[in-house]
Amino acid sequence: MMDGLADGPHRRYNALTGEWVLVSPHRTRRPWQGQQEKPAVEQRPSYDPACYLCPGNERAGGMTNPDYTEPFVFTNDFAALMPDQTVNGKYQEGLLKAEPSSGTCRVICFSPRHDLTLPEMAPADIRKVIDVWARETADLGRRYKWVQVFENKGAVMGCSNPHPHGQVWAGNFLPNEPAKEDACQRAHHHLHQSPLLMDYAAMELREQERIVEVNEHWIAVVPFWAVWPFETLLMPRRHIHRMPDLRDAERNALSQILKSLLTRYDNLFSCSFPYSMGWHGAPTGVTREADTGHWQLHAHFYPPLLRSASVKKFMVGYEMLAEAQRDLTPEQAASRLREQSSIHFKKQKESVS
Ligand code: H2U
Ligand code: ZN
Repeated sequence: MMDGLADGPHRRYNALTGEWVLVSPHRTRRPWQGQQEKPAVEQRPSYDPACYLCPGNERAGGMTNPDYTEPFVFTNDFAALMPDQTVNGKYQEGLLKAEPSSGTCRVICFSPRHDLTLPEMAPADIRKVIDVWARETADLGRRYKWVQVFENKGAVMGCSNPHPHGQVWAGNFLPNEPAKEDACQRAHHHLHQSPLLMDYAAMELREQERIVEVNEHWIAVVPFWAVWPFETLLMPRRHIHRMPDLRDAERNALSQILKSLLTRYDNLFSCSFPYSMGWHGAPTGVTREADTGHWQLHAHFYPPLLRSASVKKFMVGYEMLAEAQRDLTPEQAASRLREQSSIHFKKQKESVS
């Protein structure tokens, strides 16, 4: 890597979005007097009669969940997108512009067990979640231009319920984030005749410094341009457009790397590590097929924690008004994550006592 990037202020370019991030490594030496205490590990029952996601329980809309034993998907009772367009046509009045949007939102319960999270689930059960992600992408992708699979984990990320669950929102438009990635990947592909993220992964495999974990089919890195302290980017090692294209062995390998990556996250501050994560693949919908060669499937993990289970990074001030900034370098963050055990801290305690 270029000299000096570990020491002094510099900006890094996000090749995937075209945005810059300010990195200030010298600031990690400043004194810190905030709290650093170890959090109490929350104990939850495997079934909670008051949880609207547990099997057999009633939800807000008056619907009752079945006694599910596998991942369970239902249409969000408070969906942000609706299948029927109620707004007619495009609207433009000088600077004021609006357009109708239609879509649907679903909730995916990862497990009937109220007390588990993805890193605590068996790889075979994580695999079932992967299959649901792929199936939902294929199903909704037939009708909608963009299918966003994601998970909000932890109260700091606005997650309303600790029962392990994710969501999928599908809409008839290309949202801001994938639109930036589409433009950058397209431009790179046009120039180099190869997918941007394939070239990027090859470079990370050569440099090694930012790799958190690799297996036969996947690579997880703290990207060169990471904004969140312990942000990671997870990519397949084969050129794959979308989740439904993943083969059996690739799905199994994904369940393994998800389990160990998320275990490292939990171990970092001995807590259930909060984050927003989600999958990006080629846009979908009927007209898209010929125009997706530049896309490589990947997942982003954006965790807010910085220094302990209770000290998070705030995206405020300069970040809101100018551009994203970080102190810890992505290389330092990757090394911290690599140092973590891939055995969950809750299991480590069990084996000691
Ligand atoms: P969070 O990941 O943001 O906690 O999402 C939970 C979702 O569950 C949220 O989008 C939905 C909310 O609208 N929900 C239902 O669909 N039915 C309910 O009975 C409660 C919550
Ligand atoms: Zn529950």
